[in-house]
Amino acid sequence: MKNNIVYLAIGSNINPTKNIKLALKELAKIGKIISVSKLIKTKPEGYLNQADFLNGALKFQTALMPKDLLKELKNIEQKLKRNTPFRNGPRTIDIDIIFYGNLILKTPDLIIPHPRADKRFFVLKPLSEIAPRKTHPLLKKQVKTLLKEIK
Ligand code: PH2
Ligand code: MG
Ligand code: MG
Repeated sequence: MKNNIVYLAIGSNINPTKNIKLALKELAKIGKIISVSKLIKTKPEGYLNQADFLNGALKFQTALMPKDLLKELKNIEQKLKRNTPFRNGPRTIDIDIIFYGNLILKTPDLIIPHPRADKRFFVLKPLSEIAPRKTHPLLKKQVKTLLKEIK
C-alpha cells in the first residue's frame, strides 16, 4: 500500500490554537495534508471538569503503514509535550487515526477504524465537513449519517 488516504482527528485543550498549528506543521513532514476542517470549539466528553477543546479533522496522504504512522503520531504528541495524567483528561495535543483507507485492523495497540469515532460529536462534526460521504468500513454508513444518529 502506498500513498494511503487516512482521516485523522486532532484535538487540544491546552493552548489549542498554537498546539494544533504546530501539530499540522509536524504532520506535513510525514505526509501530505489534503484538507483540514474548520477547528471547532467543543465541550469535553468523557471527563467533564476541564477546559473546552478545539477539534478538527484532516484528510491526509501518507506512505507510512498503520503501525509506523501511529509511531510517528506518538512522536509528534511527545514533541508537543503531551502528558495525560488520566484518561480523557487535558492534553496539549491528541492525534487519532479515524480511518486508514478502508482498512479494518484490530490489534492490542491499534484499532482502525477508531473504536469510538462513530459516537463522538467532536470527531464526526469536523469530519463531516471534509468527508460527509466517506463510508465507515465496518458500520457501512456514511459519516454524515453517523453524525445525524448521535445529534
Ligand atoms: N478527547 C478525548 C476525551 N474527550 N472531548 C472533546 N470535546 N474533544 C476531544 O478531543 C476529546 C474529548 C480523548 O481523546
Ligand atoms: Mg483521542
Ligand atoms: Mg489519542
